[in-house]
Amino acid sequence: MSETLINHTRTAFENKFGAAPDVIVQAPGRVNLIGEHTDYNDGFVLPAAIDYSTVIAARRRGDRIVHIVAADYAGAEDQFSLDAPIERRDEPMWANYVRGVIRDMVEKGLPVQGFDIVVSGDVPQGAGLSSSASLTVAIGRLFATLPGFENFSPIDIALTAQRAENNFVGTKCGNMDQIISASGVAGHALMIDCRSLETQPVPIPAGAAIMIFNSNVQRGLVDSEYNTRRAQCEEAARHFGVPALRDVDQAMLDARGGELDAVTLRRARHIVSENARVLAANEALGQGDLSRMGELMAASHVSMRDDFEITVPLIDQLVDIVKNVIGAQGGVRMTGGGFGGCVVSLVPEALVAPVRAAVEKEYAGPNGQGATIYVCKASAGAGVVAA
Ligand code: GAF
Repeated sequence: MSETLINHTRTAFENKFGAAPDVIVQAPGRVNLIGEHTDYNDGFVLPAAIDYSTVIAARRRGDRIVHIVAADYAGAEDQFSLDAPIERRDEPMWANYVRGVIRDMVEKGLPVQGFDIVVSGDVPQGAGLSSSASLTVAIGRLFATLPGFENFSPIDIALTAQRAENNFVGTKCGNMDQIISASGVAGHALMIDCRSLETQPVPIPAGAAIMIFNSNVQRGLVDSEYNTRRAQCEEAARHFGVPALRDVDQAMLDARGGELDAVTLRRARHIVSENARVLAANEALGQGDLSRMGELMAASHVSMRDDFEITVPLIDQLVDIVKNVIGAQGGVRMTGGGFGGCVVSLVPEALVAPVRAAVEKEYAGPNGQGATIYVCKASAGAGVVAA
């Protein structure tokens, strides 16, 4: 996480409120190494928190008002009382992420208090790196510094943030982005069982780099297509008579998958095979086997492209460009919800420069924009960075 961003947020707070903040917290964005669309199927995911985050500087007011300034939106503001019903606003949208989290905490009877807040961040927005989860988790983490929140765990923060998105903002996301933002471990990916909510850190092998390529393809259809995929998965689970596709294995799919229509069968096949790949990737990464990770990431990409149908041609092209350079020495696949956004690659450090050069030379992107390239460090989850 960037010291510059922390200092920038602190200064913005002092300029606005005329006093030093009494706490600064951060919550990171994320990149998912493998396990796509498995979270809302009660399955497995293997994301890492990244060193791009939302930073909040705040000061307790001593009353029941929350006053928030968005430093990155020309100082746009929102203000509301904790003692009146917290309503959804038509705009600005960012305010609803904050309001949703706080309303959920009020409804749960948590001892919330008024704050002056300045929010800033460097998670690329609209790129599929979970800038919104980093905002909601950062708000939860801020309130977790208050007396009476001692038992409010990182998982509680994550589930509060997810409910805010599901019930207040209206995005039907799963729980992966919020859990990794709240619970990430520096230098590690996190194996998450999205049903039991158990998490297990898995070290990123020494000498391996995480590269992220933003295709700069706008993720236009993402909400409607995401909800369609969810509905198709739920329909398939009903067909098998199980609570979620997590409970379907390859043998069940082989035996009864043929009764499904062709599209629903492909959706189910992605989830069943992707869950198996995450379990295998957990082992491969733990053993530092980048070559095996590469095979699993390649199969994940093909499954997203052909069975779940969430990639787009420019993303497939970006994956091929990276794969041509890394061969069997690493892995590359689309990451996130799909329909644009980012590609993630796990590569030996020695290949970072040649991969970058190839992408800069060969990937034109939409309107000749090229890709935006990030070399990330697997980072810690949400926490207090200054008190
Ligand atoms: C988005 C959602 F928010 C996550 O919950 C997850 O489903 C992901 O898409 C796909 O794996 O980031």
